[in-house]
Amino acid sequence: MGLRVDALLSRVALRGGISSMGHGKISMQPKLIIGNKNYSSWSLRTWLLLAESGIDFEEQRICLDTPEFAAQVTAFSAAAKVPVLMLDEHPVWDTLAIAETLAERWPEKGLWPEDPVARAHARSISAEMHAGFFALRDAMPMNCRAMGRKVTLAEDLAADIDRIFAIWSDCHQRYAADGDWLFGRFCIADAMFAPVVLRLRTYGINLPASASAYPARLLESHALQNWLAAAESETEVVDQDEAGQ
Ligand SMILES: N[C@@H](CCC(=O)N[C@@H](CS)C(=O)NCC(=O)O)C(=O)O
Repeated sequence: MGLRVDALLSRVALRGGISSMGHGKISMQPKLIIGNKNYSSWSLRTWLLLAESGIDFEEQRICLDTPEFAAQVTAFSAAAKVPVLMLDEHPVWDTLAIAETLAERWPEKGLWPEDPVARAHARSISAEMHAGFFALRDAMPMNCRAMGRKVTLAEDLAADIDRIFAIWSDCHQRYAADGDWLFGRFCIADAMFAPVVLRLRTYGINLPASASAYPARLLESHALQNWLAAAESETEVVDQDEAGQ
């Protein structure tokens, strides 16, 4: 009987969707529920984390700002926001919770830096990103297609941008010996700041040399380039995210 069940499971696994985790545990392929690639900055963070770190996953896109969005997203998570990660058919929602869960589930991917001091630093700037930068988010919504737009640099927006540059410069000074990602190797902090790189690029903000290594490295990522190509081919327009002239 056990043998027949094993044979059946491995046949299902071969058809896709299920993988063995060893110790007899079976895991479904994770599924990430995301919004429009052109506009959904929180979706980009978790998607990039999975794609850049090479975790095999399935994605399902739900269009933001449509009459169907609420019903479609609440079928996965009552919090009614994307992204949602479906892991073994259980929802994980909110970007930092998803990132922590992925780090715990795939320890071999090193999604946080190994060194405890660097790890605490990476956690701090990731949390700072998750909880702040409201002027930047309001004035410069992620809109990958809107290259060449300009927005007014109000004082609070300029302060947010200066803080971003200080974070990236500090990381570069401390960890550049290991590579051009913020902590040398790719980690959760890189995914957290990815939409900021796209915003600065869209709205034509010049980067100081001290803060430009990470944005350049991110833009070289094949995963990010795939995301941008998909964003380019989307046709939906979300009026509230169309800022600038
Ligand atoms: N705190 C959440 C924020 C998620 C969020 O605001 N997602 C936006 C898309 S980028 C959303 O679902 N908006 C739809 C809505 O608010 O109706 C996270 O970290 O994941």
